[in-house]
Amino acid sequence: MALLTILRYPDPKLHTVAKPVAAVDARILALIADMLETMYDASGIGLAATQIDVHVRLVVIDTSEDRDQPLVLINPEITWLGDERVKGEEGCLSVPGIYDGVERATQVKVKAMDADGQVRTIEAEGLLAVCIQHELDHLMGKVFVEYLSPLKRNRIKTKLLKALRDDEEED
Ligand code: GNR
Ligand code: NI
Repeated sequence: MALLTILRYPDPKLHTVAKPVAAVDARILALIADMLETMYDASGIGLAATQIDVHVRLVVIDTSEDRDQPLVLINPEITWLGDERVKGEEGCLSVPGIYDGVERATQVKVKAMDADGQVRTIEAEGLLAVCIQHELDHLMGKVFVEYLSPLKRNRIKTKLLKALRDDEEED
């Protein structure tokens, strides 16, 4: 097992569109284990393969209080979005320290394969529904700050580029 490096906005690699996972082989299973370890280590509720610079349709999620209910979504597709929208505060492991409101559907259905190769449809609401939409956006190369105004987005970009420079000076 290994901790993986999470790409940071505005890294252009975050805008790569992921391709389907061709086969759930040993390499993918090892990647899933490393992504779960990385997500738990970073205290995130989700992690998309895009964020660790692997551009396949793979997501891990755990929105449980006790951090003991990992959910693995391979080749996920949203099959249904409810009509109701709610604006909630979002953050992202690729946009550290930034939180802002994003409007999302309150209910979704997602069809995906799990780590055992079983295709299932999951009905989600609340935080899980938000997290699924956030992670599937990553697979399409979309980061939540793209829902904010250009002014806010540019401020975030400048702030994170400065933070990155400061981090580099430390080494
Ligand atoms: O850890 C995370 N928290 C979070 C909070 C509100 C809405 C979405 C998220 S996802 C985020 C982890 C992450 O960046 N996943 O891509
Ligand atoms: Ni994210």
